[in-house]
Amino acid sequence: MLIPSYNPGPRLAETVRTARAHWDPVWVVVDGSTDGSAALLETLALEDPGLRVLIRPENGGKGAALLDGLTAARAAGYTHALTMDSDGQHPAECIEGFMSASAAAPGAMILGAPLFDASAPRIRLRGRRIANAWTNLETLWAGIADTLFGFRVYPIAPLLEVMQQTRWMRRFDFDAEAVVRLSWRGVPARNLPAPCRYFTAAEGGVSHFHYWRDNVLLTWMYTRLFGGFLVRLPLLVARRIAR
Ligand SMILES: Nc1nc2c(ncn2[C@@H]2O[C@H](COP(=O)(O)OP(=O)(O)O)[C@@H](O)[C@H]2O)c(=O)[nH]1
Ligand SMILES: [Mg+2]
Repeated sequence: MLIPSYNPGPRLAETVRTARAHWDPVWVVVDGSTDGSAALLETLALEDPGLRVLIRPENGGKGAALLDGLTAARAAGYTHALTMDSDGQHPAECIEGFMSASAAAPGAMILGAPLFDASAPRIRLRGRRIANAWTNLETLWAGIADTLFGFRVYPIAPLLEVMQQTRWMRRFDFDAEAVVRLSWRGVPARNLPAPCRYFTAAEGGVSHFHYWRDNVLLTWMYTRLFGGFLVRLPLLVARRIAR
């Protein structure tokens, strides 16, 4: 499983430790972090052969880091990868369940359907509803429960193909564009509920999502994808009728 990481804050070590308690191997892609987390992880990896640290010297974004991780995973012979955030928001206890769902349906993408508690900021939930509406439209309601939640198992080969066809999908547009483009390619979505927590700054919560910058990025992404949606509309309609 892959954990992209950029200046993740104090929950990193615990996040990696719990991930390792549930899975072997865990690869962390350190994406030009400047907080000393690369050294911390390399120290942990010295004592743990199940932990591998990949280091990108410059920050390239979540999608760029996952692209590196996925490329290395395929070279090592893996066919599927679970992706999980480095800041403790994702439920490590769901890893085995997601991996078995993927083994049972290797052609599918296994998507976390986030269960939020009272810690979730209202503004993020509203943004999410808008993003989900766009994804539903552009996939013609192909059954994607949540377009932004990054706790997922992907089949590596089609995801790499999709990523190699665009120079976008490298930052926070990764999660949403990945599901839309994989869905267009006929990769079915299986949604599994998974709790998502938000931590306050005092609890060690860190976010690199910038409201304006990243909502502009997502709006631009849906605008870009709209052309692809129109071109594929006959195919998507035919698929819907077949279902
Ligand atoms: N590699 C890499 N990962 C990132 C970057 N920004 C965010 N991430 C990853 O994406 C996850 C989600 O980002 P985060 O900043 O927590 O956003 P939020 O959870 O949506 O508020 C983080 O936990 C990291 O694992 C980045 O620039 N590079
Ligand atoms: Mg986060």
